[in-house]
Amino acid sequence: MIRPLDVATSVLTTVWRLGSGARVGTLGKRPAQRLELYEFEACPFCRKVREALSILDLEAMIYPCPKGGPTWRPQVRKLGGKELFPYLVDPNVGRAMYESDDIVAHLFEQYGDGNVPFALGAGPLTDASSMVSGLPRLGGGSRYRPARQPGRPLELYSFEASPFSRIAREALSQLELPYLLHNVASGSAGRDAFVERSGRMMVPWLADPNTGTELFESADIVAYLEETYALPG
Ligand SMILES: N[C@@H](CCC(=O)N[C@@H](CS)C(=O)NCC(=O)O)C(=O)O
Repeated sequence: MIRPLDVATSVLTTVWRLGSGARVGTLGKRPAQRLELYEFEACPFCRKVREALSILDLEAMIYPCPKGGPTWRPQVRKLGGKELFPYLVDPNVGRAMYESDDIVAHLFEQYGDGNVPFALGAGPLTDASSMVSGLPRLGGGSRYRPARQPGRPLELYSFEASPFSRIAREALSQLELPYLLHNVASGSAGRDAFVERSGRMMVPWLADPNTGTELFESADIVAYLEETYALPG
């Protein structure tokens, strides 16, 4: 996709979701152990969970499960019995679950004030809005492209409503690259540490411990991931 169209369609996705996932909401206790989310970028139900993670200022290990992905999809089947996404593992309560509404409710119950915001709690309206919002992205990140797995997970600073971060997440998703997602929405407690680490408050920012590469700019991140991990075919 040509760059201006790439950005414009990603902005549209954010607009359709009324910017949900741009700001941190009311927070509750913090998880002692890291959450794990199996998902893929274009999935409208997965988007709801990613929005919840941004609003609740939670980081998570993301295991991308694009259609045809040979690595993490089979793991979900092994763990939960079926390939259905999103699938959240919360070691803090010893639970793993399917169903976006259940996951969102769990996250706000455990790590918020128990109240699910309207944008995420409106049932079929939320689902419809999330589905429509993804249309301009033409399924970006939903189909596996052959790639080699990194030795160690990558790290991405992002927040769900950031149009540029979405472009980077789609690339990670289609290449099935696992990454530690640091959400730094407006109001995030993690912003100061992020600025300390990266030099400025701008997302997306990718750190690859396998190569020592750290970079801003979604287009550069996509190009880096392609060059480093995509395989021909
Ligand atoms: N009611 C479920 C629906 C989940 C669902 O249908 N997810 C789709 C992806 S958007 C899926 O996993 N399809 C099977 C696949 O991708 O193989 C929820 O809200 O989590």
